[in-house]
Amino acid sequence: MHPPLRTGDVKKLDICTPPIGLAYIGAYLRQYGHRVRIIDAEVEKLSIKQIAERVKNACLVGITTTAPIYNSALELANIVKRLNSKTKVVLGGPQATFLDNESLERSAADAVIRGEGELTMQEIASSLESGTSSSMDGIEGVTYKDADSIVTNPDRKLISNLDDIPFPARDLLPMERYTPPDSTGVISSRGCPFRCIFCASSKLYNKKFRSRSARNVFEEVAQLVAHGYKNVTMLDDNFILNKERAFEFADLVEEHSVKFEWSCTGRVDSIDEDLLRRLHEVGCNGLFFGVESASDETLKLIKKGFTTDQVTDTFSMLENYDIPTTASFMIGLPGDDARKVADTIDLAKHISPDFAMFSVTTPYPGTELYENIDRYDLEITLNDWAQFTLTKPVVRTSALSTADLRRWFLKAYFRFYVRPSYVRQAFAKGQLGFVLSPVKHAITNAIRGTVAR
Ligand code: B12
Ligand code: SF4
Repeated sequence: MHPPLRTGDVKKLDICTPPIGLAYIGAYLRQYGHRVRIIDAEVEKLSIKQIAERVKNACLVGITTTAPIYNSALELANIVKRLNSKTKVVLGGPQATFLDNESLERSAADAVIRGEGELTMQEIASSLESGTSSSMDGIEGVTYKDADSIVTNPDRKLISNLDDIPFPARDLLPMERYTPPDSTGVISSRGCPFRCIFCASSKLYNKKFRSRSARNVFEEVAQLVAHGYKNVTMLDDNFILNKERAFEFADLVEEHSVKFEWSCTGRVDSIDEDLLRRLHEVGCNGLFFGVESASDETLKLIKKGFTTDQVTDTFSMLENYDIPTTASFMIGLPGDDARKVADTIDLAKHISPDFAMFSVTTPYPGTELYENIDRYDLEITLNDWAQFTLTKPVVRTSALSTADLRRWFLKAYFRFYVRPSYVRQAFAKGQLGFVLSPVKHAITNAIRGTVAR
């Protein structure tokens, strides 16, 4: 289940993409003959009463967590357990994975499934179904309540071949409710070998990058296109990290003449002219890069692994290709002061992506930043997970207060988007309408955050 956001917290994240992780677990359980339902309480706008009605006969309820939906997930776990104390309630996802003990102490949930959920959830479901045991004893990857104590079982090994697991069960999701309806996301790989201090990705998957084969990804995409999807976003951390696989994927798209548009993520140091040309030839219509900062000193400190020269080189190369680019930047990184933030906004203007995304630095559990916040000279000023949305500052740097960061966040959007040259460029490329919606959303969020304090 994807829990609803609690009213009064962040009212709306405007997340309208299907929870693919849950759809993977659903597909895997189904393969083993279990009866599965997925509830996306956020997108279906379900009340607690409606959720309760849907889960009242379930023997196992799994709830996914990220920071903003964490409070809601814990509340929901309590409600499900209150309704029927025999229902096993387990939490999963990045937030519960890194806060396993706290999650169990703060809620009535029976267990947390750490990391990748498919195999662990299947073992729990099978053991419940066979009635052999209601205990999680010996099941790898689980932290569970046992009488008055909390037991942490050993980690589970990562799935060695991602091609072995079935495609996500989108048919278990209310696909018609996600927008735009002819678009969807695909996860072609899991994990990241880099170690950026603000990102939980590498720790979630033990710093290992595992990719599905190009053919396996292509087959999923071909199925989606056959079902009417016209646009696919490769949601994984770095679709182009394995160049050979990216070329193979392009060859398959061409060979089978599958017509669709698609976009993907990458790092500025993992793209070259040959790959760019090839991606463009086979319908790639969006590339997303994390740039983060204009300061080489900061990039080094946050362990980004590339320099601003590499950023500018890559973006000048990108200018020659008609693929819309998005660059994302962070405000409030360790060591950020007014000058550094202004420089970051200037870099955004200089490299001139089609879209710029600014986030306020947010220390998520499991990240090096969260675990060593003092060492990085940041201070968490707002201890409410519901506010950890990347659009509201929850920290201060040694030079910038939370209020300063809020102002800079707003300024960044204004300075980047409200420029004659940008408006001209967006107008010429027919992107103006597309630009207005996320900008309006970001600015509304920033203002909402400002007013809320
Ligand atoms: C793609 C992506 C998105 C997509 C969502 C894609 C989707 N709908 O599935 C979008 C852009 C919408 C998104 C939004 C957000 N994201 Co995001 N996202 C990612 C990214 C890059 C990949 C996620 C992914 O699909 N992984 C592959 C699938 C298979 O894994 P999965 O979803 O994690 O699920 C597996 C396990 O986690 C586990 N699991 C998950 N849920 C459950 C539930 C149960 C019961 C069980 C047993 C297991 C289980 O089993 C699954 C299968 O193995 C990750 C980074 C990463 N590498 O994980 C960040 C990441 C998950 N996102 C993050 C954040 C912060 C956000 C936002 C808060 C940002 C924002 N302000 O909008 C929102 C929150 C959205 C929400 N609904 O809660 C953080 C989470 C940190 C945290 N503690 O909260 C991550 C880890 C990145 C980071 N900064 O470190 N995100
Ligand atoms: S920010 Fe990107 S490159 Fe850095 S660790 Fe996370 S996924 Fe990897």
